[in-house]
Amino acid sequence: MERINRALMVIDVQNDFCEGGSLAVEGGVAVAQRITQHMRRNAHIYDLIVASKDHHIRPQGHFSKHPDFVTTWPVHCVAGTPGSEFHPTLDQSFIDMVVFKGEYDAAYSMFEGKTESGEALIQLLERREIEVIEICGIATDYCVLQSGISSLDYGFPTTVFLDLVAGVSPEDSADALEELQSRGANLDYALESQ
Ligand code: VGL
Ligand code: ZN
Repeated sequence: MERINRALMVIDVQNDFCEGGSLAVEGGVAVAQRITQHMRRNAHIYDLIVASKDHHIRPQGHFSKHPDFVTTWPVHCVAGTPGSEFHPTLDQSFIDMVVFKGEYDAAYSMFEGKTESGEALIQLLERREIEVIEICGIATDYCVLQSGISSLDYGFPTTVFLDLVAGVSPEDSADALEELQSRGANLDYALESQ
């Protein structure tokens, strides 16, 4: 029987986006832990688990000393710093590929990212014959939203796991999930009620 090739996209679960980081998103650590739990239980159903890193070198206009937390942000996820590393509670042993984004510009969609060898995410997904995408990570109202929109625009059936995402603003995160659903994303829970 033909199986459907399924990818899990783990977005920006980095120290700077978790509690204690320079752009901490409330619930970031809990999300990192729950994603680990989900991967431990379900890694076998995925043909690819790909994680992104916001990976800033000189991201034009993305950083500010007086950030508005909408288009400008405190310095975060600078390449080569501890803040850009995956959170220690994220079990990296399940991650098949890492894509890096945002070197010289803001990049909210994971589809703007490339692997270490320079392959674009869409090429990787096509090469692995991925047919459906499941999304988790940080931040619901920025990277998760834009990655979900890209995934849907490319035509992938797309699920966002409500219990595996954390956002900057609760209102904007609720709007983001509503927008994703209106564009055709499936909103689901990954873990049973804990
Ligand atoms: C992100 C704010 C700034 C994200 C990246 O990954 O959602 N948010 N840079
Ligand atoms: Zn950034």
